[in-house]
Order: sequence, then C-alpha cells, then structure tokens
Amino acid sequence: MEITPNAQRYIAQEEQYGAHNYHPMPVVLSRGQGIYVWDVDGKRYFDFLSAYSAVNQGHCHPKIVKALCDQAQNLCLTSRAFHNDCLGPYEEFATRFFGYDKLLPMNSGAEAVETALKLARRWGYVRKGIPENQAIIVACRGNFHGRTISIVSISTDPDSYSNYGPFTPGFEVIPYNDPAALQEVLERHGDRVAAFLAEPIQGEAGVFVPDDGYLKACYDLCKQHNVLFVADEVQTGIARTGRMLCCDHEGVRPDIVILGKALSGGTLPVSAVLADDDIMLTIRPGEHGSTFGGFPLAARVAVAALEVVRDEKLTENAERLGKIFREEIAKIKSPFFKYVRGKGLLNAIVTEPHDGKEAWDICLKMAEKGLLAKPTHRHIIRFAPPLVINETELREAIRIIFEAFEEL
Ligand code: IF1
Repeated sequence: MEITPNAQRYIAQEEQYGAHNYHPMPVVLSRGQGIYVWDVDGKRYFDFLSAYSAVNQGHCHPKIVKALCDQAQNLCLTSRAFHNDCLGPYEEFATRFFGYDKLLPMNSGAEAVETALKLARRWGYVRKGIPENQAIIVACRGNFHGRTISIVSISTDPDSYSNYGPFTPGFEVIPYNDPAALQEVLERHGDRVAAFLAEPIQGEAGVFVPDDGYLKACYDLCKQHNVLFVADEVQTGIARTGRMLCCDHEGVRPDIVILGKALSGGTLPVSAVLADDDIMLTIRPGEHGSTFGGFPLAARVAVAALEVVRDEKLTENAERLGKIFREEIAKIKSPFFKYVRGKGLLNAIVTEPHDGKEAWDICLKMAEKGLLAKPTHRHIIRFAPPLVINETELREAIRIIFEAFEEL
C-alpha cells in the first residue's frame, strides 16, 4: 500500500515526538462523516473499526456535534463541587433509558471498570459482610477491560500485563464460556466472592461469542451465591450487537453495567456505571469521583448520543444488517478464510496465514480498496462499521472484502 510523502510526514512526526505505544496501520486520517473517513490525500474509506465501537452513531453525527458545540459556548466544566443544569437531566435520561436506579459518571472505559470493581468490593464488605480486604472478584481468561494496573492484573495477555507488576490481589481468573468453572470457584469460596466480571462477547479476544445460555448460566450461579453479575458493555453495549445491551440477547439484567465508547458517539471520553440503589448507595459522598466525570459537555453529548441510537433505530439496523454480513461473508472461498463470527454489527473473520501472507496483508489490501479494518491477535480481523450503515453501503463494503481475499 503506497504511503504518500504527505502521509509519511505525519507518520514520521508521531514516530519522533510520540510514545511508541501503538503500531497503527499506515493511514493518516483527517476527516470523518457517517460511515466514512478520509485520509490526508483525500482518499475515502469505509470505517469498519468505528474506533473499536465508539463511533456507533457515525463520525461527527450532526446532532451530537451540535450538542457539544452548543454546550461548549455556555459551560464546559464545573467539577462536582457544585451542581449544574446538565448532570441531573443526563442521569435521569440514562437511568430510564437502561432501566437502573442510579448512574455514576466517569470518563474512560477503564475508569468505569475500575469504578465497578470498587463498587463491587464496597458492596461485598458493606452488604454481603465479606471480611475486610478479603473480597474476591472473578474474571475471565481472554478478557480486555482496559489498561490500568488493577485491570491488567486480571489480564491473560502478556502484551497487556508483562513488566507492569506487582499486580493487584483479590482476583481469580477462570476460563471464559465455561459456567462449570464459575460454579467451582463459587462452591469453593463463594462467601468471599463479591462479583463476577465478564464481557458478554469478548471483543479484543477476537469477537469470541460464548455459547447461547452462557451469560444466563453465570447470572443464575451468581444469584445462588449472592455474587454480583457485572457486565462490561463498553464495546458490546449501545446497540452494537443488535440489542441495546448485549446481555439482552439472553434476558440477563446485570447487577452492574459498565458503558463507554459510543456513550458519546465518539466525540469525548464518556463512560458510566449503572446499578440499583442497594448497590450504588454503598459509595457515599467523597468516597469516589473524578474531575471531569459527568461534566456538562459529556452530559449533553451523552443524551444526544443515546437519542440518536433510539431515534435512528440503530439496534434494529445492527441486528438486520449483521445477519446479512455474516451470511454473505460466509460465502468467501479462500485459503485464508476460516470462518466468520459475531452478533449484530460486531463481527470478525478468523483467518489463517497462507503463502507467507496473513491478516495484516488482507487489511492492507482492503485499505488499498477503501475499507479500514484491523487484525486482533494477529489472525482475526474485526469488522465493526458505524451502526448507521445501510444495506447498499454494507453490500458495497462486502464486495471490497471479497475482492481483497480473492486478490491475495
Ligand atoms: C486500546 C482493545 C478493543 C474495551 C472493553 C473496557 C475498555 C475497552 C470491553 C477500556 C477498550 C479499546 C482500548 C484500545 C483498543 C480497544 C480494544 F483492543 F484494546 F481491546 F476495543 F477491543 N472494556 N477497548 O474494549 O476502555 O479505557 O480504552 O476507554 O487500549 O488499545 P478505554
């Protein structure tokens, strides 16, 4: 894939002055609108990563950008030392939207996960009576919940945790998609377990969709042992998998829900933790917070972002177009192609290397043809377009994917 001198200049600048904590595709973007992004040379691409599902509503959605710009002229930040006229309306809107008593506003997804871990431990001590500093939280192998030290303490991916120790204690990690493994831990010392934390579909692991009934089985085990079921819906939530929350596919109502990414439509870092009063009120004034958590810009933007999901019926669209995507992609005939998996518009193609080429080369070929997607764990290519995509656009993108496999 050709890298123009114009693009090369930006890449070299990042190389020289920026930390090397990423290895991006050799594409330099300068504009986004809806399902498309444009690079600095004016080339247009389908965005099939959507910033890892943060741009469900499409790039620079006019309604969300308007909310951002209007509020930015008035009042950006008050801190929580004072009230303002944006936070209450947002909290009421979002708690009714998802059906929970209370919302605790944070900024990044990792901060919301950390908040959920603290909330679960606090509930474990205050409500369940777990002896002080002995609460256990169970997590799953293959997880991705963010990059803080406590979160990488439960990671099973060396790229996430190696040389970042010592690690936070109080976690047990069990195999994903294995209710018996959870049952074993809870029968062994469930009286000390405060919560079970899982992604309803493991995104980073390569869109690993657990067996039907897995979430419900784990939820029931949690209820039997008075353990909180905590769903990390940062990537799978907000219509991405064809339901408002991915747990809705199994009729599971998590005790704690973690949201991020698309909560702002990809304009600002906005995350949140949702729970009912008996859990949420175990954190009292002054016992948790954040300078920007729920600030006026985030509050106005998040309401607009959720209204777009509702009004433009993005959940239904993701469900319908996701089925078409998997049906069509499954027809690919190529030595690289193993299978496609996913729910709604969170899908991935599992590839295998062939003839000295692999997923990265397929992604470069698709980029050449005007579609951006990125491999995860080397051989899995995630496909997650903005949920505003229509069938015609989707079929055009599928054709590009077919051509890339054929040409390789
Ligand atoms: C990176 C991965 C995806 C998440 C879930 C919490 C967070 C994430 C289920 C933390 C964030 C992002 C982080 C970003 C790339 C991307 C990612 F590849 F890292 F794993 F999507 F799968 N829970 N995922 O997916 O949210 O603090 O980032 O706002 O770190 O490279 P955050």
